[in-house]
Amino acid sequence: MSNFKDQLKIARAAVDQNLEKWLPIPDNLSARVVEAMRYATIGGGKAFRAFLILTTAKMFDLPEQNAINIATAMEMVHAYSLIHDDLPAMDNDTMRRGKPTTHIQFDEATAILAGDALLTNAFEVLADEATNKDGSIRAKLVKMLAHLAGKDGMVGGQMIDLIGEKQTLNLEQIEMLQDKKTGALLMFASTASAVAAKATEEQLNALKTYAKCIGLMFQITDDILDVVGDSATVGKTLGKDKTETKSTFVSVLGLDAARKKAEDLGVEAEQALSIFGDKANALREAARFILERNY
Ligand code: GRG
Repeated sequence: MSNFKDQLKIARAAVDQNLEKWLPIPDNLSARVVEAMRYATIGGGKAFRAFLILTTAKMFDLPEQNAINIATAMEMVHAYSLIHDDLPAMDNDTMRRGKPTTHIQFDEATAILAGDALLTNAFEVLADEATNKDGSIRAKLVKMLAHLAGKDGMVGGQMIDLIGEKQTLNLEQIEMLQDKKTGALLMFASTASAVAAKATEEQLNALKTYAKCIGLMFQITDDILDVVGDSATVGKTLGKDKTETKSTFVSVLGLDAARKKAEDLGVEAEQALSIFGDKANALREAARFILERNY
């Protein structure tokens, strides 16, 4: 497990270095929005999605610099989603990644703009030549991320999540919502490097199955942490699902059955990786990390 945590740190450092390049503070009046973008990205979070991109890149011999650009775009979109999710109009959270949320540290309007700019500039990074020499591959990646982050992916999932605060959702609806809200970006993170390296259909399908499983596992462990986690370790306010009477995997299944479901998905994720042999060991460790995570 420690090797895995080292890999997360390596991914974090590689993306941070690239973010420094893409987000220099300008010497003009727009500097404030860039400061907020940097606050919400650099050094923040586990970089789990970046790790997936860098790890799958190694599996398919994709040049590292290509993967770092993809991972940077990914973490920018992820950070935008967290900034907007924390806003008063959405989850109204004051703490994220162990520090004040962006709208608390800056102000609401700046946080909205920082999220908007991270989303927009992520596509600038992805469309950059350093992402891939082949323009058609860059276009493919841009289309993929737009699709998975937009109405049919994360934003669509967030909409269902907001509706779920006002009406009870059944297990099938929760799975669909989480497949979009949390799963869509993990789908991009698990498959983008393979797409960029022109992997076979069989390899892509295996990674898609893996991504589906870890997406749901990630959300189930998030729901479990909301009930049993330590807020200092997780870095955000916990216990919110219960006070807001949200439908979650834990509220519908109970803690034990939710844990069992995550374990079953872990087995399925493992099976999906069998075609890659030992090359997928880091992905196996990632799935185990999700099951055991406490932050
Ligand atoms: C506002 C468009 C819009 C979307 C928000 C992803 C999301 C949709 C909201 C986040 C809510 C949330 C806490 C979901 C649980 C799963 C999740 C995405 C957790 C945060 O990801 P981590 O644990 O965070 O990888 P770090 O900080 O490590 O990057």
